[in-house]
Amino acid sequence: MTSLRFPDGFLWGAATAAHQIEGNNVNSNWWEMEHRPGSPVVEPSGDAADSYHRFAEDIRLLAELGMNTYRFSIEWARIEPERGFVSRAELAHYRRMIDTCLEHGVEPVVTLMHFTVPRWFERDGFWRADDAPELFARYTETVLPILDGVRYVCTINEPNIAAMLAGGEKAENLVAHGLAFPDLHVADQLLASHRASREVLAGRGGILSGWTIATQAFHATDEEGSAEKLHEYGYPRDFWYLENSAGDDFLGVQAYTRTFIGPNGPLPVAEGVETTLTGWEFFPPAAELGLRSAWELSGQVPLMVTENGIATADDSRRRAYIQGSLEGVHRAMADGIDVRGFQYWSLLDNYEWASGYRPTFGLIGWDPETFARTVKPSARWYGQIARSGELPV
Ligand code: LGS
Repeated sequence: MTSLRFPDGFLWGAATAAHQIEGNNVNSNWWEMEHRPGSPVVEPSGDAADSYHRFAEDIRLLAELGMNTYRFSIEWARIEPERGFVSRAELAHYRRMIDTCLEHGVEPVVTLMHFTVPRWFERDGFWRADDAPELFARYTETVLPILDGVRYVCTINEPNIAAMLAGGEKAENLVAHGLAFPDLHVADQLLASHRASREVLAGRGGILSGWTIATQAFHATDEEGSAEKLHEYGYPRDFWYLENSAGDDFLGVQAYTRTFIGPNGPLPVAEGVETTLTGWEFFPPAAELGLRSAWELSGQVPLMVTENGIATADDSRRRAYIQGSLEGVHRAMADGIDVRGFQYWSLLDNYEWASGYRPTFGLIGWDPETFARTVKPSARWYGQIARSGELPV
């Protein structure tokens, strides 16, 4: 048996987002939306995985499994529950999370905004508001003091998806089609917010900042008109954001599947093709393709796979997916692409937004009554690769 060797210092980990695992994120716009009559979500987030109280156990498990990095997000709605009011207790909470990572030799990769914002921010105009970049920069300044020892900071998670969410597109449409045309003003405001936040972070020195982009592996079919459609389709959803990452310290690549584009737009997954619990094609080359297009379009910004994974009840398929992904990441690196690390999505089964708790992405499951954690076999297998830096093939 041979194996693929990854460089020393490669970051091996798993990712989460606050709203999807913490529970009771009551001051956020998502919580409010989940409880609105006629809300498009299948169920509210409730206690989620109760990771707000169990983060120490979650980080310990991650470290014991052999991983050396944890990507998680800080919740703006907790830090600033009302406009201009800062919660010192919540700042201390996230500082404890960072300390817990450092105590376990785990590199924290911190996301400042992972889809959810405070209720007041949405009420006051959301990303469309003129002062959105200023407000986001002020929030960044507020959290800066707790970021000691943190190297990688992701400002905004998937601005290309966040633009759709803020464009008034309903979550159910977003999940069903992936993809309404984003509002370009919102996209510009997200970019301005990212840059304002970056400037604050750069002032501290030692922090590498970037944002994370949902890359989509769009493929045109052979039909006439598909190639034009592909550009029309991919550009505002993905390519524009990658191009605007030039000059960042790093860029997070998030990749899951691929989408075929015909002359009339995206096509459903062809019959007979393996799909996962989200209905997306099982397509492990997604990470490699995302890295290649991000590298090219950004003008060679250092990359990190900040999300990649599948929702499945069959854990052996998760292992097969990760195996395929990592082989692709290795190929990209062998071609000279600078990839700093790989974060599996997700560390825990979690609240998958409009789809609720049904799609299980986690390396670790939990009991809905007691929240007791169960480590899945794929987590032990992945941890072994992380520990050794070698992928048997
Ligand atoms: O849980 C989210 C994961 C799951 O799949 C996470 O919060 C997001 O950052 C990220 O968007 N996530 C994700 N994206 C996959 C998008 C694939 C869309 C495919 C559409 C096919 C029609």
